[in-house]
Amino acid sequence: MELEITSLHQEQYERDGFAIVRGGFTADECDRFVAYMMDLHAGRFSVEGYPPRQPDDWSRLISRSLHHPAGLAWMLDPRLRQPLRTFLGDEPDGVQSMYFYQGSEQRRHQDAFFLPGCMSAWVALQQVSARNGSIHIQVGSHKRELIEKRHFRRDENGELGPWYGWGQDDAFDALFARNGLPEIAIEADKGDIVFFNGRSIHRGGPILDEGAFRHSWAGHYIPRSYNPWPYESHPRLRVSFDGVCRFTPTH
Ligand SMILES: O=C(O)CCC(=O)C(=O)O
Ligand SMILES: [Fe+2]
Repeated sequence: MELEITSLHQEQYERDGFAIVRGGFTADECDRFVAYMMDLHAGRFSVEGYPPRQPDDWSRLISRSLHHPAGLAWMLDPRLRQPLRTFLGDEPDGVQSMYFYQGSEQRRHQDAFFLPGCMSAWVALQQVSARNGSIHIQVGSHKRELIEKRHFRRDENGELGPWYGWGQDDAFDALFARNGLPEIAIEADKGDIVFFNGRSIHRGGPILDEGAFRHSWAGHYIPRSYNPWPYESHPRLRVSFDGVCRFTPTH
């Protein structure tokens, strides 16, 4: 099964910084992934590097240089390859995935701040709405400023970066306000995929029903030709859709 990326998706991605592909994964695939992650959480089976968690620890699970089999399979699902290639304009390499048991309520940010050059494929594994904390995206913000880590520091000449002295979360809120663009709350059904630009300002929205599950998954990808890895102290594992693993040198 191929994911159908229409010219409307492409226009929306270019114009707004994101595109929603409805029903990209089947309900059955989502249910099986959720069951796997619940079993992993409870220790009903074990994967090295992913020990069972405390029963009340539903914080997001981030995989970078080590992937559990289901997360790796989702990150490299062949259906994601062509859409990512289209949106990135290059062959995609997976660099990270996150599993969310619950909404994150993460404050506004740009993923490219953390992972320069990246874009995301975010998948609702159940219905996602304000009840369990939808994601909010500032429409068109991908065409505006990107906040970078060096903006909070002095440069090599001792000059203060443009966000020097700011707290990171406050800087993103200030940029959001300065952009003056609308923000939308994504409503998604099980299996819907939200592709979004790493420069788009987004957040995990408020959760109305405290403690509600919001099973969802996000994969983060960089273009194959993107080689610098300026902000990490360790070489970064990137996995291609053909299964080849590479390390990006740091410098
Ligand atoms: O799902 C969320 O609550 C936040 C998602 C997010 O920030 C991301 O996938 O980059
Ligand atoms: Fe994010």
